[in-house]
Amino acid sequence: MYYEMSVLRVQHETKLELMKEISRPALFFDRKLILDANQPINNYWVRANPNVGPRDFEGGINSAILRYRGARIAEPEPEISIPVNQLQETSLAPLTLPPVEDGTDRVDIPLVFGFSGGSFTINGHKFVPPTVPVLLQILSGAKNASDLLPRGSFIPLELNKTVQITFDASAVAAIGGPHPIHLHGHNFDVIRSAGSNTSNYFNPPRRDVVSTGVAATDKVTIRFRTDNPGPWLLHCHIDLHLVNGFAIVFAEDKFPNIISSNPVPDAWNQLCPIYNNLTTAQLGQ
Ligand SMILES: [Cu+2]
Repeated sequence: MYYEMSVLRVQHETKLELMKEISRPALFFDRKLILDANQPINNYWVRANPNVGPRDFEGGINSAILRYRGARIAEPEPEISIPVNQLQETSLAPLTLPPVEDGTDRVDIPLVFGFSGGSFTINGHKFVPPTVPVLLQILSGAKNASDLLPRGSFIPLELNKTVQITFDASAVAAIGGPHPIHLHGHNFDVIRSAGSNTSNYFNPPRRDVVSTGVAATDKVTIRFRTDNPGPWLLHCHIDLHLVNGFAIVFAEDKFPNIISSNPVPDAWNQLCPIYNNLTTAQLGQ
């Protein structure tokens, strides 16, 4: 016996009424699923096959038990379902439609993903995490994006523009995939999804993570409005790839506006005094 899982919220602005199987977990870094507990009291498998690493469900791997209160302590029936209705990202629709673009304020930004010298690159640059966080660099007096570290890993954005970013993953043989790309500071509209060659300008899925796909022909395209001043990281959500250079930062709006839009709370100034006054017992030493 298997659940039909309703994906009501992939992310807080996306709704899908009914899908029978979730079979692309890599797309679900947002991890918000709503499951109606409307089946008979029993034990049910929760299973997900990863695309890398040990597959299958032998010996309990890749498996969990969803146990209703009152069910006996036992494993579910040992049936294994075949996914019959795979979730397609293009089936997702936003709760609110994106603004109609007027054509005069759009900025097109191609991002070329690569792999060089043992590291990932975006537009030819490996992202090396700076010793001073980017926002702190700005708060400390950096004047524009070219002053920020790491050099080459910043793209300045003007406010009140529609930014359209196209992922060029044609180097897929080198970079592999799919990579789940996450953007901070914005939800974005997925105009073109991985595995699709059509664009949806009417009701594109709204996400904050999107797959790069696995084909050299994939040209995943996203859009967002620049209405949130700040330094926003775009990065592969696989941590090993992030620390290996797979990131870039958008410096959105003029720096004085970034500072005023991201005020440092007073509590932050108290962190060091509070910590310095902790006793050795409080520090667990
Ligand atoms: Cu990755």
